[in-house]
Amino acid sequence: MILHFAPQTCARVTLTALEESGAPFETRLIAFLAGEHHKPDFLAINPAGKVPALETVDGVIVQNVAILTYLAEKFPDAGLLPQRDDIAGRADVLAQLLRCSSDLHPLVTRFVMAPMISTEPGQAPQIRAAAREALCFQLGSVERLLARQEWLLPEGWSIIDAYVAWIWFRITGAGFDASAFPAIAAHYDEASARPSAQAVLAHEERAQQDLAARGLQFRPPPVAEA
Ligand SMILES: N[C@@H](CCC(=O)N[C@@H](CS)C(=O)NCC(=O)O)C(=O)O
Repeated sequence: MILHFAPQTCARVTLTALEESGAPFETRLIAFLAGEHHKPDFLAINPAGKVPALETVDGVIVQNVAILTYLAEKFPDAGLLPQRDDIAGRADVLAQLLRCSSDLHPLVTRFVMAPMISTEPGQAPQIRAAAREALCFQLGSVERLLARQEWLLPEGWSIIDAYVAWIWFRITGAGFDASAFPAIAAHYDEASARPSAQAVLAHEERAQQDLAARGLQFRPPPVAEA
């Protein structure tokens, strides 16, 4: 398998799943600042110009949720997702994944990248403030759940924990006030201590060094608070 990725992006979740699977894989670094995600070579892999994209023996798979469910089914012993035997139970797992990709991820983008989203000059602080408020609301139920149980699903660790850890990493790295979410903060520490998470960080660090050597290290622009 070949994973097209960039450090610190949501491709981290797929990279974690690959590490957890124990299956052999390679990575291809996509340098956003060089516009590589919009170059023909990568668009031939993912016409949407986004990471992650995973080349597999079954073809190219894009979208985190699709890749994660593919890997969970392909490598059932890795325990990426619980194998529930009832329809409603499987729907619930899918809902938790989609919550990360469809509800939370767009808010992360608005919070972290507000200046790149606003079409009007000077709108970034308002976009960021609205994203913060929505994140606080959405993360409230995650906080209450993690105050009661160690991992997001009752069966134990799953790749959904790595997804929430990535979300937490992105927003706290961009100045999100963590003080009202101690259970999520503790969950982040625990998820980050897993060997797969450590391997992913080392992998990303090598990628960051590559990008730095090419003068292509991406730093989101700072935003004034609304
Ligand atoms: N829904 C997609 C989102 C993928 C996505 O937005 N990836 C970002 C990095 S976190 C990206 O490649 N952005 C580049 C762009 O949109 O131009 C998924 O879950 O895989």
